[in-house]
Amino acid sequence: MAEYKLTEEEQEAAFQQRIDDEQKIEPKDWMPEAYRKNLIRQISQHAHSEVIGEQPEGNWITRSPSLRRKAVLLAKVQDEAGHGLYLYSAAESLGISRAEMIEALQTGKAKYASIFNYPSQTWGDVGAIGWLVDGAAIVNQVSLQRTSYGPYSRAMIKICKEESFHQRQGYQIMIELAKGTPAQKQMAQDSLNRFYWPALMMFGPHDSESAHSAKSMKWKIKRETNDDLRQKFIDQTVPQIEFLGLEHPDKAIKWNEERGHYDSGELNWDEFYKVINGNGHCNRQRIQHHIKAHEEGAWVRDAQLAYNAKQKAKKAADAA
Ligand code: FAQ
Repeated sequence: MAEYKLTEEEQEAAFQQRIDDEQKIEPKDWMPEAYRKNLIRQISQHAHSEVIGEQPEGNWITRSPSLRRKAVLLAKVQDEAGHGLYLYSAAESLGISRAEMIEALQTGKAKYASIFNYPSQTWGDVGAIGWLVDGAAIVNQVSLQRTSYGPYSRAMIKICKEESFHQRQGYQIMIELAKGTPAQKQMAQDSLNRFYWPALMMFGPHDSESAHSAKSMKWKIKRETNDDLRQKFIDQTVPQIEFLGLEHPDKAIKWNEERGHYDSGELNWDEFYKVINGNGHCNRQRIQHHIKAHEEGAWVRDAQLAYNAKQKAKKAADAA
């Protein structure tokens, strides 16, 4: 008897049923081409964000105020590199090579989180990045632990554990500055003022403007919308700012009893689009730095390939 082959529509329906049943999709499973493409886009951009995100904090490793702070910051920045590696590997399982992803980043075809195009000007900024940037990243990534693609979901579980240490190291820097001298407290306030709004932009455009959300929600690549995640972050940050005794940068922030959430001021969307389209403070510098580091690391990749070839030849000779 001839084997019955599912039509494209039947395959899509069976795929959607698996998603609706909360089953994870694994690399060798059938998936619609648009699901694969959308995942490659999101995961690779997430990986690029982790790697480019090393630069603003890396800027402060040599200038950390104590040996202990230097060791902590070094560990954190190394973690970000590791996050990039898990995520590149998850994207590779969808059939794209690391070299293709790096090329897309370096030629501006692929984006990375807008926040990393802002400069880190003071030690307070290192505190604000850990507290607010990692804090926003966690809100998003906790939700992504339930994403439908298995390798991405598993990477998120490990990454979230490390991010919570990052968030706490940043908040601890802020506590020390906020409880310090008037000049230190002012430094903490300035960093909060500079990083608060760009951190809110990490959640992406409003849902009504979000090109990918509808499909990504249907396929459970994203589990919560940009605006819902942003609201969570806004709500959780208010008591943290109060605890530090700092002023909230959003003068419109107000508890709304009926909604059970804080109402807040509007973001500067012109600034957001300027930054994601390559014209923020540091876009060019970030990419130039990445290209330089990548070129300087070419010998390591060459050495690895030569070693692999040698091992393969040795194995073949031993087997002969
Ligand atoms: N920056 O239709 P949507 C971290 C782009 S990890 C730049 O809403 P989507 C750890 C978007 O890509 C931080 N571009 O898109 C760390 C799309 O462009 P495309 C990274 C943005 O994908 C901490 C277009 O706008 N986290 O921080 C941004 O459904 C400290 C339309 O937008 C993730 O990547 C933005 N803020 O939702 C490391 C989490 N927002 O591709 C070091 C995973 C939007 O059409 C130090 N990603 N765009 O050219 C996601 O959850 C989603 O991709 C969103 C965007 C929510 C970012």
